[in-house]
Amino acid sequence: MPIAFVTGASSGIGRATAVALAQAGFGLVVCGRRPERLAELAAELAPTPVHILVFDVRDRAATEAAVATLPPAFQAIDVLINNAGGAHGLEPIQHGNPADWDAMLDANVRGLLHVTHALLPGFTARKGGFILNVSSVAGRDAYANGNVYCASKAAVSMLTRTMRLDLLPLRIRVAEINPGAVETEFSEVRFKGDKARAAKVYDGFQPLSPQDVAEVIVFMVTRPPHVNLADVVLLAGAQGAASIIYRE
Ligand code: 8X3
Repeated sequence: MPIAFVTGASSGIGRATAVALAQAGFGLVVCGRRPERLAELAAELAPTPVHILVFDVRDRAATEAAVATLPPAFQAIDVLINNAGGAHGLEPIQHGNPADWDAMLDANVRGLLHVTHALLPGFTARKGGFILNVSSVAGRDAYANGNVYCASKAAVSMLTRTMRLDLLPLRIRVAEINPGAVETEFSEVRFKGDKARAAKVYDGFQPLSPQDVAEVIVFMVTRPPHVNLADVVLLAGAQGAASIIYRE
């Protein structure tokens, strides 16, 4: 049974991707910071074999230590879904909060590197595997007040493209998906728990669901080895670009 390792699996796109991968026949390593949520997910996925790893991707030592505890049945990772991350704040740069900037760069960029670094020895030894990075349309389309979040996702996209080149001789495929508006805890986290402001983001149109994104991710990582669907932009039907949304 192929094994997929999903970060940020306690909610949103990560959780939906874990469910969809289980349905597609993968065993799973589900990672996150919230053990109760991960336990609930594992119970929902039964009888799929699931191993839970609780750690924060921002912490490199904790990431390496968590990966080192994987039991033998979950050590040969075939697919890594670098999904953990998020946005904090939506303010003009002159009013930005440097702690929010750190949080975004630490999780979205450094966190992705920490997890990738921890898993690469296994991929390298087995000469194969698939790394899928969850980036964002925010990495391509500048929008007002997006500043550091947009920059962090642009970094994810550039890392994806450069990693693909570096890992080519090892036959490790690397790809990215760039979702647009997906209704998850994303906006609630961005607006620090302000549910009303978060709900407004998805007002007047049908956003993508986490399942919509998960379906495409499963399609990408289950192509045969001679195929790499390397770069996908997945918008809501009512969305023309990151900040251009037709609302009724
Ligand atoms: C989330 C999409 O456009 O709200 O990554 O930044 S957007």
